[in-house]
Amino acid sequence: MKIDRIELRLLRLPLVRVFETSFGRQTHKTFILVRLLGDGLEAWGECVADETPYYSSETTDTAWHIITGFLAPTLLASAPTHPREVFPSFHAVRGHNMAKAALEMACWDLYARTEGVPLSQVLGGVRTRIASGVSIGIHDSLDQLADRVRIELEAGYRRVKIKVKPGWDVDAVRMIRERFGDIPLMVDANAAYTLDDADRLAELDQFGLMMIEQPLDYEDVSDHARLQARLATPICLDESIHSPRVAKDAIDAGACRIINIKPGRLGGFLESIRVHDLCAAHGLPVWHGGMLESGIGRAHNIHLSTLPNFTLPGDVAASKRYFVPDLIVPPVEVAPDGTIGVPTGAGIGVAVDLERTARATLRAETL
Ligand code: SMG
Ligand code: MG
Repeated sequence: MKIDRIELRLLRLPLVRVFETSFGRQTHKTFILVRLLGDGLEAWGECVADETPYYSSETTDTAWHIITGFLAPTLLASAPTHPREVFPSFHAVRGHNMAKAALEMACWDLYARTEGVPLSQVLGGVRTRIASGVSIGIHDSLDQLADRVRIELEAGYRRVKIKVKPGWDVDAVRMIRERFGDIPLMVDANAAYTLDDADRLAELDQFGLMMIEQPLDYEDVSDHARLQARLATPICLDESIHSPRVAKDAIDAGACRIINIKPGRLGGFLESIRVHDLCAAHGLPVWHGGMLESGIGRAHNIHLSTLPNFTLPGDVAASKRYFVPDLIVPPVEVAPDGTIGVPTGAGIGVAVDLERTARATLRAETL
């Protein structure tokens, strides 16, 4: 594995639809792309940090600062022979997992391309197709939400997740159960509740949800354990799980029965695989989260989703739900059975449209 040059680009793309969560509304995605060049090969990584520090404390500006000032110089100097050496080489930098992941995941792409095999193969994947679900934002009315659920079910998606917050929860779930019956359904609160809301959250038990994702604080484990003891519905943790260590604490405490894996949140594929394996050893299923990625980050996510313990449909859906056109050709598509084929070419196995990428670029720097 040889890295001669690291290119960073800051891009901004309009979203096909507004996406509203408990922490705000999003109309565009602003993100950093990483391109590695070496030995006649190029490889890609996408940083999932957003413009705003609302999902996590990292932003595009903090990631740019950390990558250019600290991580890229380390990567160029350390000359790793395998991508599993990259995350440990960043040890001196505390936190900033999304910045670390962008470089680390690009290194996995480069390594797989050097070997001439699909990324899924070097990660330990076992599947040629992955099961796809959708994440549906908060809407202005229950009728609008119902329209969106119907469209996604007709497209074949294997499960529906709706975003919830206090005031947009029990009624929305009841409406979906009444109109769509026993579909695979879950909710994601993005940390909008506290333990004081436990009675309200327990009302959701009557609807047989697959899980409630991250109901409580983004750093919390212990309150989730208390809440899980009161709920029949499994809790799935997202924001709280930023390392294998916290994943272990959460499992030991009984704070969750499912974990959402996002390599950006965990610092890359090495740590994601560790959490995947830890969950498998404890009998917890995992699924792959989404961060409104372009086709580049989406391709990485598809490859990781092929590992054996990704047994639940993830938030990895078709390109056309996010960006038209996407940055990759062809875009990611979902088959009528709700699955996505894993690219079979070397590395992430998708072609990046450099012209579109250039047109969306706000800022660039080469290291
Ligand atoms: O990529 O479809 C997607 C978004 C999935 O709901 C999603 N992501 O908490 O899981 C989550 C959110 C985080 C991103 S909100 C901008
Ligand atoms: Mg979530």
